[in-house]
Amino acid sequence: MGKVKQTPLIWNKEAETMPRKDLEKLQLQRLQQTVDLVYNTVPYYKKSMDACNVKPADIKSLEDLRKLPFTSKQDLRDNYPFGLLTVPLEKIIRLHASSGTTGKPTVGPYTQKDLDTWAETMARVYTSAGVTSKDVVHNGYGYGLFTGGLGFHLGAERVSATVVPVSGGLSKRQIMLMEDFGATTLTCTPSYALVLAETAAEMGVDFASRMKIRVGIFGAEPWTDEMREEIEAKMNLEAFDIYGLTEMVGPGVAVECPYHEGLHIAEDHFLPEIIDPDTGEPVGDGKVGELVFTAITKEGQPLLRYRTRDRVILNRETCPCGRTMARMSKVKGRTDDMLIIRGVNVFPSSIESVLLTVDGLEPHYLIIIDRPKDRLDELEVWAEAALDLWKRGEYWVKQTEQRITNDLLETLGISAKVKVVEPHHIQRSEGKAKRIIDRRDLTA
Ligand code: DLL
Repeated sequence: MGKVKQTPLIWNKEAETMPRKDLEKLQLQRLQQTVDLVYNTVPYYKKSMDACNVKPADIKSLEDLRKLPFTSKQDLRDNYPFGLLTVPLEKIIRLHASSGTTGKPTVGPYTQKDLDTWAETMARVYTSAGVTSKDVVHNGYGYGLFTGGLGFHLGAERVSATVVPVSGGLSKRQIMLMEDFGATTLTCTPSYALVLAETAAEMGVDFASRMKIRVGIFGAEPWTDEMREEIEAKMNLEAFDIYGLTEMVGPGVAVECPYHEGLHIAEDHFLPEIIDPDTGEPVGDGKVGELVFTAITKEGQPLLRYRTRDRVILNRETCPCGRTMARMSKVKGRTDDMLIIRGVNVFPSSIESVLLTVDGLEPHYLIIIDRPKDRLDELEVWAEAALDLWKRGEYWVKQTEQRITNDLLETLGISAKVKVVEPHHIQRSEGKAKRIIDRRDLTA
């Protein structure tokens, strides 16, 4: 990554720069309290711990974490909606939920203490991105059951920034408000940031001369470094990646600092592990594996060893910014969204990386996988032409298709049918973009 563009600020120096020895002591103490709590209040955890033959008193070191059972999304479904609460519903003052791909949503219940913790971790996020009480935060994450809108709102209030709770949608109005209110910080999904950049361009609004936005905090969906460069160039801002999930707290689990060399995990609240998704065994630092979290300060619904399905690399070295909190790499895909096409493992992010290095394209695309009867899988990639390319005519569009086809073959090792489509052809999203259509029936 390039050089640091701003002096690193830290919200909670005591916690975020704590020597690792002290941090591990604190983590163990909090882990023991949490295990004790769930064992004694959640019948599901008592049952699953008994099945693993482990009692709260067996957790004597952080290594003993491995003795505890994993929690999966299926376990949350089986206990839907309130089966994993440690407190009566009366003590829950907020419910969020994330839409799953099938069936019931995943519930995120919060007590007052949980909301306080969330505000604290989100305050760390803003501060890490250099956002203070002097800033105007244009919050384009969806308000509602999704944790994005209200989570970013809560944190902005905690750092006393001026928050504009605009939510997603009505993009032209957003551009107007951003300019009129002098927003300095944009928070939304990276795909919506691209939509806003495009809308501004259509309206003839130049970010560099008309907007005061200098920071963007983007997350909730995978995005590549190429997409970061694209957004930074189009919006004249510094982009920070933020990670989180409803099962832990929502946004605020991890965020980049100005060094952009990984996302610092709020490890005093969320205890991370990296495991081999097939064996469940730990994978050493520096190696890709599935991220697993234990919520060690949650009150309403603390989950033990929750399997995120996100593939990352962990790094526990102290960062030049001063934080001692472990860093996770950008999410490298999910253990369950990896596409296997004609037997080849394909990560959608690799396709995105290829597309974003080809000139003449907008960063909007669609990946379609099909399995015609009795035939091999077909991979089709639609990429959207920028107006310039489209205007240059069919010959250049075809040349671009050929270039993408070659590049994809080289990178993925399989051939793809590539279609460069006209500007605005691909549906825009206000939240998490849906870029993959898998038409295969893989249950057969
Ligand atoms: O997406 C929370 C959030 C809101 C994070 C706003 C950041 C900003 P869920 O809807 O429960 O929660 O989705 C969680 O989204 O397991 C990842 O697969 C994915 N995800 C979240 N942040 C990132 C990111 C919110 N920065 C799921 N990069 C997670 C890649 C991300 N994937």
